[in-house]
Amino acid sequence: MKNSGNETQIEQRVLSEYDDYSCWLQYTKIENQEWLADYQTLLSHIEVLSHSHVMESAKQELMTAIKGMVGSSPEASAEIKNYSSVVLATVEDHPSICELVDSQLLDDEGYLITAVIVDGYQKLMLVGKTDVGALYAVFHLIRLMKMEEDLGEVRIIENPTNQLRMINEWDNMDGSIERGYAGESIYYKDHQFIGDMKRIKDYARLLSSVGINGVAINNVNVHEVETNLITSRFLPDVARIAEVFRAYGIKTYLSANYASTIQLGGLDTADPLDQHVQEWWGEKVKEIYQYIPDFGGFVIKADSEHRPGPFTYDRNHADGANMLARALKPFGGIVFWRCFVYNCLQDWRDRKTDRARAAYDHFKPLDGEFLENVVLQIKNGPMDFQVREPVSPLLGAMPNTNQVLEFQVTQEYTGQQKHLCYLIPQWKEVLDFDTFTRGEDSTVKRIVSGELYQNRLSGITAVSNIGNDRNWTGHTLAQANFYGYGRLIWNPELTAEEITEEWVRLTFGNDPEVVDTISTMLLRSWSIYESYTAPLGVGWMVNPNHHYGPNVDGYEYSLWGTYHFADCHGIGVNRTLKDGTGYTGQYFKENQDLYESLETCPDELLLFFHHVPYTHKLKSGVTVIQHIYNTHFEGVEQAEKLVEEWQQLAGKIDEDRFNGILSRLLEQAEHSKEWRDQINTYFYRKSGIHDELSREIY
Ligand code: GCV
Repeated sequence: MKNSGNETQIEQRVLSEYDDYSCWLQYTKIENQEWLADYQTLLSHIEVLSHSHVMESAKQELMTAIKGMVGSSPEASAEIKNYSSVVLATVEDHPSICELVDSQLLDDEGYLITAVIVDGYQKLMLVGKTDVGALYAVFHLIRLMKMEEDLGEVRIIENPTNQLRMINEWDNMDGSIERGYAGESIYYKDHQFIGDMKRIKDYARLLSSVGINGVAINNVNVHEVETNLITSRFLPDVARIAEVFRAYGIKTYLSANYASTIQLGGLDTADPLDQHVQEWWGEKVKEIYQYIPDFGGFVIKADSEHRPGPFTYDRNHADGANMLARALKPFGGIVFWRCFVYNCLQDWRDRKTDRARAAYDHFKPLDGEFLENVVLQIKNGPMDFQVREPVSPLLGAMPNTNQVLEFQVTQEYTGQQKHLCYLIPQWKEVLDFDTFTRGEDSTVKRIVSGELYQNRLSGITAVSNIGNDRNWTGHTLAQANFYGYGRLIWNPELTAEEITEEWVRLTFGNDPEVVDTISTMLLRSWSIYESYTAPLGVGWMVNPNHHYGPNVDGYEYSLWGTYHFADCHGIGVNRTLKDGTGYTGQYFKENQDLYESLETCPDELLLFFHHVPYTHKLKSGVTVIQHIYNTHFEGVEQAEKLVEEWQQLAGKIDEDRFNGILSRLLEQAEHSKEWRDQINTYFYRKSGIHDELSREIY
């Protein structure tokens, strides 16, 4: 029921002020009058004690937020005055600030937020170790304000857990985005830079507000035109983008073509041990730094899916990565070297070659051989961002090598932002996974944060899910994956529930029914998506190339090494040491034993590790075939329930977002039926076994 009369008008006005474009940074007047009255005085003045581009961003962000939430613009000054105010500073800006916090407690990007009384005036101090810390403190304060938290006795000290907190864009210069589901690129069109700096600045604001500090702005598949991004033809444009990002504490990186010496340099080789190749890169990197003094470095996809690499010259990946690292080292640059290296020309009859083994087999023997400014970039699973995969055994297997974990925020295999699939719970499972590399509690999060091996460089990166759609992510609820990714990698101890509630409140307001409904929908969505798609960890079963929609045998007889081996007797891939591909042997003993044995292998990963008859009984007590039927029927029911739950919020969400989300949920519900029917019919025909509940199978 809607309110009547005047209240309805106010509610409608507030709702219509919401704009999808601003995502979680939208500011409407705070409705809680008590809160507003308490803080109007405090928020009427801002004192900014130091100057830099980043500090200017911090100040502007705070001014904008206060204006939107409190209704009037604060007065700004450059020194501490006799008013109640918000003070923005770094630890070194003022002698009195040193007394507030032991600066040892803050990392370079860390910050303190504390309420103090100075000469009888209330001061809310936002203090960064550096200016970027102050910027992060501003975004934190904005979160607190939007969630109407009490600021009276606040004292918060925050440091990021992960040092490298990156995003990889898979944007091509023709404007397309590989695996992009939210429109076209915000950077490029028709092989030129678009130059819409306002859009890029707004993107920088979103990134920085969740703590992202590095962006690689082009696809890891570096095609012909993009190879020129490291030349004077495009470097001025890259530099302009880097300038916008820099003001938000973000470094710019480029994906580079490993064979640039051939394509750009007129050499006939890209052999990493060739002196001319080394010299060419040395000069090239010098040139790049003339344009972008704080250039982050390169992301390299080499010897992977037909991309060039050191294998052509009989060299290994350490040779290739180190050659680039040497060129970058004098300037402080980094090479992110991707470990997604596997044989993509396999024969389905070959049961020995196992794509899941590939990254470990290629890289593990090279542990200790990479230079200190090389970081190996490892996908979270051994295959390719399926809805369910085990954790990559390479994580934790190379104690003497820098490594970052790679997630995929863009929903390539998880519904392409047409289906709701909130990935924070999946990523939490990955981060909490115990590898046992150094005995118990050798979790992935401790490895990638650098804590366990004291790596010089470490962190997390992910493939972006944004494009030039007005709401950035196509599906508005997919904004939660972007937000949640940033928040989670800043602090992997945050629970999925905490992150979710935060996002919903910042994006849709504080109405408890709205918060509760959307949070529950998000938190269930991964499991719902999994239930009506590929079962029990087997993965794939999608249409080739674009990867949307069901096709059980879509990849079964192709060259890509992604098989399920279903026949009339059973299904699954035998990856055991005993008589399979031996993949389980890549894990440390505890996990090896867990996965090796049919008795202990978790149900949700059973078909990833074992080939079993359809009549095999799961730990849940049902057979594999019955599990397939049950989950596919239930998955559709759950997808339909998502629609009903959303519809309950009619009148509580602005029309644009309400209708936009509704149409995606309806499409999902419809499409989930196609999944259900194709999968159930396929396995019914293969197995000849009836559904115990006699539901309709075509
Ligand atoms: C950028 C998968 C995707 C490709 C992607 C590749 C990668 O194969 O389908 O689009 O290429 O992973 O991560 O390099």
